[in-house]
Amino acid sequence: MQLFWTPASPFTRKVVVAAKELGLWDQIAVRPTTWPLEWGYATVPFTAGLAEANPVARIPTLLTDDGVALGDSTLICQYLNDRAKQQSAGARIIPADDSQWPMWSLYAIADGLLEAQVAMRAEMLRPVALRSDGFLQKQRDRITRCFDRCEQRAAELEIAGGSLPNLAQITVAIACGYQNWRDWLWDFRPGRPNLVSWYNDFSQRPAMQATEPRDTPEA
Ligand SMILES: N[C@@H](CCC(=O)N[C@@H](CS)C(=O)NCC(=O)O)C(=O)O
Repeated sequence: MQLFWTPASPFTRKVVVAAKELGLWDQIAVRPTTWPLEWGYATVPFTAGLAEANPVARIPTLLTDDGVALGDSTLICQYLNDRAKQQSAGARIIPADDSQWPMWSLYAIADGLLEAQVAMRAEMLRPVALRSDGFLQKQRDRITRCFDRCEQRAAELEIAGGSLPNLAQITVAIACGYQNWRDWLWDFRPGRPNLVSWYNDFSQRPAMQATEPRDTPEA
């Protein structure tokens, strides 16, 4: 398998953490990726092969060994969960029973949080005079509501004994990590003691430690 990747992308980090937790990471070759930004569109080319494999041309994109291009992190995590089930009976990050539905409910909140963070990032890359205050405020309000809901649902973040973390737990942790990392975002911790205490533990997992976000000169 090949993964179009940058170390800054939270959606890509979700896939990498999932692959590591499932024991599949050593089966994936990384393809460091750049793409043209809207402002300065002509200055940075797409990484060779990305737009050809996935015309949406976003990361993460996974190329399977069967030549299928999967261009969305949720889909890639479902694929990896399926691969892991075939290779080792117990390994899963998506429950097979009805407990998957509350998991997906929390996942959608955490994934929406990532979308708002990345939307703010794109806006912050624009020249200051062209940024929309209304758009930025809408994303800030969405982020605040979603972190509040994660705090209210913190009991669902506890990992069941002997299990791997589920996909919602992985995604909440990545949203917390991204919020801490970007200096134009704000501290998610005040007023959310349960989320903070959980995140402090979760962020010590080897898969999280190995994937701390960072910018590269290329992307
Ligand atoms: N829903 C997609 C979102 C992926 C996404 O927004 N990726 C960003 C990087 S974090 C990207 O490729 N941006 C480049 C662009 O939009 O041109 C997923 O879950 O994979």
